[in-house]
Amino acid sequence: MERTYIMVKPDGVERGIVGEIIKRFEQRGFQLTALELIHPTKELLEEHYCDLKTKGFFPSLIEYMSSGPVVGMVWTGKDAVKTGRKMLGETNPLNSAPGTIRGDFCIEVGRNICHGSDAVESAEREIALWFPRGVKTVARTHSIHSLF
Ligand code: RTP
Repeated sequence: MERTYIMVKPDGVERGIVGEIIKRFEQRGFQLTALELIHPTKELLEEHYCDLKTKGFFPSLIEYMSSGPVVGMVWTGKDAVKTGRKMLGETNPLNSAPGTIRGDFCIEVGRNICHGSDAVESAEREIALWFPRGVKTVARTHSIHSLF
């Protein structure tokens, strides 16, 4: 089963959108596999966003992301990475369709309330980075395809 790393950014936590984001992933049928509220260090964020080091917005991105606690989550299920990105919407909320998380809750690229892994390899890298003690997936006993 595929896993993805979804993170509610400091603005999403401050605005109280954590529950709404969890609800959408649960509703869609994904399994919550790990969850942690953490106030990340700049070092951790620089590692998370290492691909963006050369971008002009990198310093302000690190400032924003370290400005308060974030909620990091691992969600498991079929095509979790691609579906997770679709549920989040585009990086710039301007291009995010209504019905997506960014399309429904934000207007600024620099305050876009959530992160989602962009590939299976980056998901595994991010899960190892944010959950260094490991993540255990418990097999579901209550299927969404229950026969009752
Ligand atoms: P994320 O990693 O946060 O899920 O975002 P993403 O893949 O959709 O986009 P990425 O290019 O990786 O950018 C990471 C985050 O940097 C901020 N950003 N600001 N000012 C700007 O032009 C700009 N561009 C990107 C956003 O918070 C974006 O989510």
